[in-house]
Amino acid sequence: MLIRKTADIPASEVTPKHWYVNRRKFIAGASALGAAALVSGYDLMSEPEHAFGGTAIPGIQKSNLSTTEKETPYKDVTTYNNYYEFGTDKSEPAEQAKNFRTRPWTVTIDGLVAKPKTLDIDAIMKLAAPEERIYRHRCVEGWSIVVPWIGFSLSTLLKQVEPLGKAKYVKFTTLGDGKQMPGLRPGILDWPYREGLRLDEAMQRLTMITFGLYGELLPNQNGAQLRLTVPWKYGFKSGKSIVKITFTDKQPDTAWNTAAPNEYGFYSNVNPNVDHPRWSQGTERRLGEFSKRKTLMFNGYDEVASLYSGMDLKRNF
Ligand SMILES: Nc1nc2c(c(=O)[nH]1)N[C@H]1C(S)=C(S)[C@@H](COP(=O)(O)O)O[C@H]1N2
Ligand SMILES: [Mo]
Repeated sequence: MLIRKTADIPASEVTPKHWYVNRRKFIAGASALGAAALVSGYDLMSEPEHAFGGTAIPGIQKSNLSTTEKETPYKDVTTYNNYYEFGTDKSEPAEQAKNFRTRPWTVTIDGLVAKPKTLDIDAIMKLAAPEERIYRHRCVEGWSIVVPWIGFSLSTLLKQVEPLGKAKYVKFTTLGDGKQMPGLRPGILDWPYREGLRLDEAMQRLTMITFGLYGELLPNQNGAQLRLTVPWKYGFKSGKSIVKITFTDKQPDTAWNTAAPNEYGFYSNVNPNVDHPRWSQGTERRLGEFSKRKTLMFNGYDEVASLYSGMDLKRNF
């Protein structure tokens, strides 16, 4: 995001359903067989292989938290990415993350908790029925997307470790594997990519731990095997390839806040009234569309406003 570039947004002619019929690893019929098949479906997926993106997730439930806005074409969502570990150009992650190993994948949850745990991705995915939540997602650079993410509330995962009363923040650490991530060079960001939320933000029902999109396991470029989705905050708060979640009593440092504290605040709530030094936040362009639309306070997720009552959101940007 430190790089100045005019947005080059691809128009897409992909029909929303194309991906569903010809995914190479579609688990035939599994979705019709209910929860038991769902579990064995996941076990099938745990064979040590590269690039699981494209594997259909069985048993997905629709969420009433979804927007009814038109979904951004799959092709745009999976070829126009910010994921600096795999290059700073929007087209690079789709290419350079192709052979990224997403299995085995574990997430350690530690810090101020009664029961620290390391959980395998298969165990995490079984904690709750996978939900499809169609969320708006806005990048601070001025583009936005509407994506049917698959996952469930982060709170479901966090409750597993019994957070202590002293815990006030949650820190997310993502994978920093220089052998697999060609973008992991000094001078771009201080690696590994780190993010953070206040505990009440992390427990808010919209905050999602995400392992799929468009009915499939996440493509590598979208953050496989596990990412965060925080729809009322700018995209960079939604860290990809999460391997560790730590409960703390102090506001954690984050990769972007460390790199440019005057540009990227800890909160980073979508706010059309507070411009980024280099990008106006008043309007946005949805990938695949030409005209701009107005950006909404909290990206239109009004239910989170109470988390910030009494706070100066210009100062706490
Ligand atoms: N680990 C990691 N997570 C990341 C980033 C990154 O560079 N590295 N980029 C962020 C930014 S700026 C955005 S806009 C979103 C993009 O998510 P998407 O490619 O799925 O649309 O991922 C966020 N998560
Ligand atoms: Mo972003």
